[in-house]
Amino acid sequence: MGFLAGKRALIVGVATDRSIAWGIAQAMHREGAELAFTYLNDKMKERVVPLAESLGSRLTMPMDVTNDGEMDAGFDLLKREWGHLDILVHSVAFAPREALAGSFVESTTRDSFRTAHEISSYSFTALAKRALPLMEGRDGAMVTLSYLGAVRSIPSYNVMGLAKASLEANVRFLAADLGPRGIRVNGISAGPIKTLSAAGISGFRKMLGHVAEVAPLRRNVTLEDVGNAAAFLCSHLANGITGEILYVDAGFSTVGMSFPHEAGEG
Ligand code: 0WD
Repeated sequence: MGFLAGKRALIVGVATDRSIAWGIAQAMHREGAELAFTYLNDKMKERVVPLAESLGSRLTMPMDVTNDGEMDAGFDLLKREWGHLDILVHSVAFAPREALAGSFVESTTRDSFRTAHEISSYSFTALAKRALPLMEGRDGAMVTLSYLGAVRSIPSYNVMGLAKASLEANVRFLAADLGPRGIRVNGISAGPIKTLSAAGISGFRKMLGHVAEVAPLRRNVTLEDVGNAAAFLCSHLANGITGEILYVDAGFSTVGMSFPHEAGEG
């Protein structure tokens, strides 16, 4: 029996079968969780519904996190169908493409700042608020996805780095607030993975190459690596862990200096 047997999880943020949320859904399904999925709009629905069905899930719903009414309706549906929820996966981020290239100071505008923070950080609070009544008394767990740009400057990541810093603070404040009610809240800081969103970041391919050259494991992380870590964090195996940002990055963030082509290395 899997370590998530009997758990019910809402997965927010599947766009394609390369999405990190999809890696998480697969790991959680393998460990026995029952899944519900949201999709951003009708275009995404066409992709998300068949993916959900392939994991035995019939519960899919529209949820644009900028739309309070749609979020309310989604959680009402969950309440009617399931009555409760054990796991919330938040794997959503967005900034206008022109903000994710070139000079930070030149590309950041009031609008791009607001959009990035609303969709990439506030949305976690907004979802947590609605999940809370369904999770109370159930050892609930929430997990979100961050990136190293929250704590280090990274070329082109720009305003998204600020939004991820806010998201990581969000994890700590939610953990403090919800801990006394038995709910744990954690984040995963994932290494770069080629997904639809990642394609919007200028120079992303270079990032992948750099990580593979200098990270201790000399490779990039996979959807499976991140999925397994998320499944663990949302399971009883991680019952003592909350307010934490877990790095799943092949060790990249731990390195102060690394020489890619040392003698004797392949
Ligand atoms: O290298 C990477 N791919 C990393 C991603 C490294 C570290 C962290 N992350 C984070 C991202 O910042 C994000 O928080 O992981 C999370 C998931 O990102 P992903 O899996 O890389 O990207 P993707 O497959 O595109 O899924 C993100 C989805 C959106 O896709 P598009 O491509 O349409 O922007 O977030 C969803 C949407 O489906 N999304 C929204 N969902 C609801 N309401 C909204 C919205 N307003 N905007 C975007």
